[in-house]
Amino acid sequence: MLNNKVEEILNAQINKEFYSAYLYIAMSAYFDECGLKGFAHWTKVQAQEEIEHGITLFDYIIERDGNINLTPIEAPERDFHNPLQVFEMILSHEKKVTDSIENVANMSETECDRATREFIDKYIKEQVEEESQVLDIIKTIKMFGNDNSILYHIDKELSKR
Ligand code: OFO
Repeated sequence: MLNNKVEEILNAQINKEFYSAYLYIAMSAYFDECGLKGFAHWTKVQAQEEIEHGITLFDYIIERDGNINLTPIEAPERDFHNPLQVFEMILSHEKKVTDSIENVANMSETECDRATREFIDKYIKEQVEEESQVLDIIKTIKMFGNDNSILYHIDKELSKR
């Protein structure tokens, strides 16, 4: 049985994962409008991963005989201007998600819930990977992004995800 505080923070995390999916889907639509099919594909695949993160949390709460409390998902930000700005927005968003995952880890430690502490480890690792991938894309765009032919190649590369 899940302790109430841990249950609450896990439910809040489900909302954040689905919000992330919404945000990536909005970005995918923006890239699609710009004709950047590779960027659109990359962000859409990321949205699918975020849904998976939310569902895994959902399954875990059920497995621990906890209560699911689904709350409204905020409309995503839509202030998109160019690939660099969008990827900088992604990095800043993922840093916030990392903080909230760390809060889940801290709460499970405070509440002596070792199972949740162990469960959340894969999310901590995932955040490290996500931030690093996004940072690599930002560096590449910064290095070459002003050159449209290179942007075209980055777009092709991202379509392989
Ligand atoms: Fe769920 O990893 Fe991004 O937000």
